[in-house]
Amino acid sequence: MLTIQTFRNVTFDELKEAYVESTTALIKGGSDLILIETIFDTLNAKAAIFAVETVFDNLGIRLPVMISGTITDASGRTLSGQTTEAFYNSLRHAKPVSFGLNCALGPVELRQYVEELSRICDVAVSAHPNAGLPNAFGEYDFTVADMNTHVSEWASSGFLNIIGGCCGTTPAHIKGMADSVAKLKPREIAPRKVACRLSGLEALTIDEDSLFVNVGERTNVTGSAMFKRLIKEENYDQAIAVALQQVENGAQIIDINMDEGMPDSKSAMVRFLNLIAGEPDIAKVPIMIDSSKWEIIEAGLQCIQGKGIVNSISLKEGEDNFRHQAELLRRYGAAVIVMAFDEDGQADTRKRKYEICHRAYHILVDEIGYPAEDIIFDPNIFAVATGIDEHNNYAVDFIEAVADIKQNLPYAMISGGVSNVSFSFRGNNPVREAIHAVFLYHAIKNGMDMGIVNAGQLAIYSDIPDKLRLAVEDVIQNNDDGATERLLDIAQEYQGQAGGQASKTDLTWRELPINERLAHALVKGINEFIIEDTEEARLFADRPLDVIEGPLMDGMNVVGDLFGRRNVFTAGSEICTCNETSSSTLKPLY
Ligand code: THG
Repeated sequence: MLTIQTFRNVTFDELKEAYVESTTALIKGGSDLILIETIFDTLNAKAAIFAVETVFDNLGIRLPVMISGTITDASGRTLSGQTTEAFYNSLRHAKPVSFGLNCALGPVELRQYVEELSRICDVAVSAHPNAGLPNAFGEYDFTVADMNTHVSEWASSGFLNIIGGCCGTTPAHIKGMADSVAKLKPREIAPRKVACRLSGLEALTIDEDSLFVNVGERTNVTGSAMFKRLIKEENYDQAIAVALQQVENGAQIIDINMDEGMPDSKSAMVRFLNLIAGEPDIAKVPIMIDSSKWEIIEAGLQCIQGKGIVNSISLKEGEDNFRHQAELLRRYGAAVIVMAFDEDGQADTRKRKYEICHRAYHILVDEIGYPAEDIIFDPNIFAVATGIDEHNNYAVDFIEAVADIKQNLPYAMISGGVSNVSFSFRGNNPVREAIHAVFLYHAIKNGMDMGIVNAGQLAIYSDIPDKLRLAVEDVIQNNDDGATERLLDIAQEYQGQAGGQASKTDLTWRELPINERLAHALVKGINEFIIEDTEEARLFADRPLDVIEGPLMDGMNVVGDLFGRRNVFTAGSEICTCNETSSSTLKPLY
């Protein structure tokens, strides 16, 4: 059972101030480099990095920065609960010359984490182990020869660029280590594949090979009447349960928004983030801090130890403000959603969407040096089928802008608030879910990387009844003037019905033969009957292994085929499939 330390008796700002003071003194005293070390709490280290960057700016100089964390117990995690890779992702924005581990465990226990760092780091790797763990008398047992054996093995395995000693090591230990590695080649530092590397307690990497990433939308006071009520009533236990439910339903990131109708949105954001930081099953995923108020975004950033996403910034208030915010975000180490919004308003056409994103990209990447892989554009998903003719092309405009951005702005990603597109069918979940499935089918094909969705309530494209699907296709693709009317007519048949979750309560599949039931459960991500079904299959089999090699593999092959044909667009508890035969009439790019 993973427990994590969330108690803090000092704020981010207080820490930052203390680090500003000490860093300034260190530099004025003649330091050649800054080492942030024995890090057991990543958020504290983020405050240190923020401070160091601030001092570099103030003094107009830049020294090399080394970072070194510590792993305090056999769980293999930092005291604040992160895996080694999550920890690296959280602090990589410091652009350190080296990243490593020191103190705490002795060399035997530390080896695997140094090895892990050597695999993931695109900078030099350092290690400063203790001379073993202190014994009952508080002394250290590892002799010079012991330490030499370990560190020379690490170096010859190619793990190390820098080696040194921590508690219990003496000048004789250091000399011994230096001599024992003197003839060994340092680790080769290889560049990593460009990717958006986020983290909560665990790492989340998004690159061009990733499947569509689900961002859970329900922890939003504007987007959920229930969540709003829970926060207003200060029922934080139940509010946390909403976040957990999103993660359990397949959200790989959770969006958190406290903006609307709250007496104090900022303290609600801070309180909620601090509470979920102590829930490992939620805190494992990266956080998306959703607010239109900069003050709330910053307060949120000061609570998250992982590398999260800020939702959002834009050119709405001009370039100076945009630059200022982007520079601060880089200092906090966050990925960012940039809305297609400028001084003239929100972009609604394909052309304006692309033009604004192009302008923002240029400022961020070329002027500020923001990593392109940490930029996520949101070209605005607006509601279609509203009855207003000007809205009919909104989905087409978004979907086409996705392709323009992906083709022309390297490494930038695309997101959007998917549930917005179906606002005109509020209260009619089957139709809303059909609209989302069709919309995503086209947008993902054009390169949409992630979306804010009701995790666990994405419909399976091929499950949508033909008549409904064709009507929705006509609306999404804006095929003709009568599309909205036709969908409104068909929608009446679904009014009052439950949404996609109904497919989970429809148990007719339980009548199928055992092998088909297992395949169905795997494809739909239903684990409710898996134990009894696997047991039933075992009774038919000669050996238990036959169950794995037979029906379970058959089921996995079905899933594999869907992935292979790129018909599956979400991982998680429910797998959504798209039907390749649906005709796409989207216009070619300009
Ligand atoms: N882009 C970015 N961020 C966003 C949005 C976006 N954040 C907020 C929003 N849009 C995305 N989130 C939601 C959340 C819920 C709903 C829509 C978008 C939604 N909620 C139900 C409704 O209003 O009918 C709520 C029903 C209920 O109360 O339970 O549809 O576009 N960057």
